Amino acid sequence: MQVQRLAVVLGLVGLAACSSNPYGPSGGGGGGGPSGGHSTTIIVSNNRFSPTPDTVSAGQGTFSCSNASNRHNVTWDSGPDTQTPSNTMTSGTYVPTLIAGIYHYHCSIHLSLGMTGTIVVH
Ligand SMILES: [Cu+2]
Repeated sequence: MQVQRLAVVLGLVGLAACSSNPYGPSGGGGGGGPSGGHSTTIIVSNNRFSPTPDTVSAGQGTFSCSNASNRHNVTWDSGPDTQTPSNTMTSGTYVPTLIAGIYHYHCSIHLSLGMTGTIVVH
């Protein structure tokens, strides 16, 4: 019984720590400005990812490609784990599961145009 009570108390502490995040657990965007954001959805458009850098909680992140006339992909440069790159696409979504750490990625087609991004996962 004592052990169960302790587990409950620890669980509540964990929840409190998460909810103290001023940006909330599900993001919701920050306008997607060039200075970064806290969105769980990263927009893939011609020659840029937005927002980047992006700061999110661990879990699934979504790359949404819906308004690009060119083909793009998400190719990972570095991160705390090994991620499979996305397909090259003009529309659709790519939903990798991210663990805590810092990921760097790029579009292999437009790397020379500076189409790169960073995700900080906590
Ligand atoms: Cu591209």
